[in-house]
Amino acid sequence: MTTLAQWLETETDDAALASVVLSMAAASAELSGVLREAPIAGQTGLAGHTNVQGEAQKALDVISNDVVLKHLTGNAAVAVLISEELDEAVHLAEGGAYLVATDPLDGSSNLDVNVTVGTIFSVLPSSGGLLQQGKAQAAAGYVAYGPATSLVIRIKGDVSVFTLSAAGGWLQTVAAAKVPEASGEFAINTARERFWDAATTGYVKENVAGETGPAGKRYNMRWVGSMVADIHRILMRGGIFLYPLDSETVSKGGRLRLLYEANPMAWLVEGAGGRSTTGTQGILDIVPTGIHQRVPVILGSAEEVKRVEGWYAKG
Ligand code: FDP
Repeated sequence: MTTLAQWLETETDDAALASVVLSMAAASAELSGVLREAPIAGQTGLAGHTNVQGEAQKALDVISNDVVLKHLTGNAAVAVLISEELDEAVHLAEGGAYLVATDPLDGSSNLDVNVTVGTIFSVLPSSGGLLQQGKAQAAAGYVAYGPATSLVIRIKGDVSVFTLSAAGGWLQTVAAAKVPEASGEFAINTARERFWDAATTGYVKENVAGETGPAGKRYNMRWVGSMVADIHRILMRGGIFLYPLDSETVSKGGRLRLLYEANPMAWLVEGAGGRSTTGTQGILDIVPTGIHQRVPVILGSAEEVKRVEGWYAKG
């Protein structure tokens, strides 16, 4: 089986970029072990303080951030780290060619119930500064800590999936993930329906109407509430994920973060043949205004994303 190191040799001539991916993979392999034993170690509770987003930090949020920071600090190619858990960007190796933006532990509200969580990361050239469009990414990926630990990674070509073996190696289990053009599965937090805009309401109503409605086919809803798990399902078998702008999140710009959630996931989904948008603009085209900026996120099977865009185009 192809190892991550072998795949990197075929994907890039840039040893510095390969080393950044390997550092994130090493951090995630360590975190996989930490998460597996967290309930035994009593580490699933609150850490007692809040992060920059005003959310309560779990002990594991803090630990995950420390693990990622430790692995990247040892890498001369990493000039800057932006993390969901850190108010400011951290400057690391002077002259390092890359910037890493990460959500070290996404879906952490699911930790207490042993549901899949993940580490998301985006790699950008450090020469472009802190606020770069998603299309400038040099690589992006996530690690899903589920029944198996999966690293999903893309440089410029195909989206590849590696599984962490018991011996600690990353072995390729999918060479080129493809998001099917069409799908009958949608993922959205329907408890927020009263806040939705007309486009979101219109699209979801059509889906719920099924075969006899305007969409003319039956839909099923799937919502884990852990972005990594929801996007992993879409990358493996299609579907659409929506965290749109609604009347409650409008003042913040959305719910999910651009630099370390929306951009890396859009890079992966588009690389697998899917599509991503805020509703009115491609996610990878957004010019960031802040390192913790939030944006609306709609991504997945192209046909479904285009239907949502059609609703937004109605104005
Ligand atoms: P979490 O706060 O648990 O880290 O990143 C934010 C996120 O999880 C996503 O993983 C998930 O899709 C979303 O929040 C769910 O948010 P709500 O439960 O507030 O809808």
